[in-house]
Amino acid sequence: MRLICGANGGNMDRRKFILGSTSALTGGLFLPGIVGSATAQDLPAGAVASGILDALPGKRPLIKRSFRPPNYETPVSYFREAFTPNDAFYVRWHSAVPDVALADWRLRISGPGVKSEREFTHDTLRRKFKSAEVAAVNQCSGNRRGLFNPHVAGVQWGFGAMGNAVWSGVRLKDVLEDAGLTASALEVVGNGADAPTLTGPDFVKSLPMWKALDPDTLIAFEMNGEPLPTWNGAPARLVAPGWTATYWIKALADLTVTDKPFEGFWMKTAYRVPKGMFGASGFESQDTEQNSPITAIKVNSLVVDPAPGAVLERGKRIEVLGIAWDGGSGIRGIEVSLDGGKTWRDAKLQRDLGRYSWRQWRYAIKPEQAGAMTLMARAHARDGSTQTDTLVHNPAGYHHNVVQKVDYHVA
Ligand SMILES: Nc1nc2c(c(=O)[nH]1)N[C@H]1C(S)=C(S)[C@@H](COP(=O)(O)O)O[C@H]1N2
Ligand SMILES: [Mo]
Repeated sequence: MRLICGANGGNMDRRKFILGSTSALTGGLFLPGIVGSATAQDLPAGAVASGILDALPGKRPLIKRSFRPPNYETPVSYFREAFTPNDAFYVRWHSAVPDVALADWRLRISGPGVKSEREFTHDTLRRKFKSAEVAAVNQCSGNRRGLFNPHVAGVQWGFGAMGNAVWSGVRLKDVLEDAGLTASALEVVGNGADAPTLTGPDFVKSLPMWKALDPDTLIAFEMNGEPLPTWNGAPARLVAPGWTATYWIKALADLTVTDKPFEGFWMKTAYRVPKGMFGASGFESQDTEQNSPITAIKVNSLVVDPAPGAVLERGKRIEVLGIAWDGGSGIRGIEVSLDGGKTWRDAKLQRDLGRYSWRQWRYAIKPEQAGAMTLMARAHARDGSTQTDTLVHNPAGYHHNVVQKVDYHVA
């Protein structure tokens, strides 16, 4: 069942939209059935204290944060798996969702930074360039924004605006080098088939040349061995491993190589952090005196099982399962504290699935005392960084990587 609505811009023969933004609905209104509701018990009271589980077509029930545009997060229980199932993978759009058929799909490469323009179909692209894949965490810049205190505006995400997948396609580098880069090439601008809305400009993002030319930066057609779901960017999306998902342009249509810093709203105005608050951005052409674009993911971890609030059996040994990830240096270790952070012991790291993937960890506990119990977990990255003890507050609500305190009840 699919709503096609056409109020969101021209070229409707090529672009169809399956779920409107606030401005996009003229046709019938399709409301997914409410298949259940859940309380997000591991979130503090406030904006994100509850979430409605709601199934988009082709997806399992996810936690709905908004319907138009569709912003749905993954329930933490799915993070028990090393790779997040495609039909449970979170969904985040700024606009109506474009529905581009693979046969109609074209990728155009142009701009003052390329020697000759290119246009590829899916077939020509796949035939011409070597396949590549990368396991990588896709995490929204605003993941955990709903935990910010004081509150900040924006989608009130809990812990699930993220997922881990194996992404496959071709290297962005190979495609750019085929077009040929000029000496003045500065940024690669990615634009998807989605259109501006009444409330926001077209979602367009740029990457610095070094990141675009990184062999792990892909134009991906598949995740976890299956074609990308439309919700997650079919037919093709950018994958910029280690960087927050704002750069992972979905339904990719155009690449423009510029010789000047790209000035679009979603680069210049949105997705920025105060200068120096989180270290160097690595994206100098977009830095200003005041602020920098958000770029690499900060080291972080999450307790997955048992869920916060679970009742644990006294005297029974269980293994706590969690995950840890960073912006690509890799996870060096995870420590767990059961005494409020006074003493820490190492958890057991599970198999290394690649430096951009999350790393599962396990920690055995045997609670002997009835009553409340709190578990803390703290990840260390290979680059020497670790999670923060207190929130580094910033106006857009990014980079929440505060050490988690998980409450259990022992009985
Ligand atoms: N074309 C397009 N690509 C986009 C967006 C968008 O609104 N339009 N949102 C970005 C943001 S902010 C995020 S967090 C990720 C979400 O990826 P997902 O929906 O596959 O989980 O897509 C990115 N790519
Ligand atoms: Mo995002």
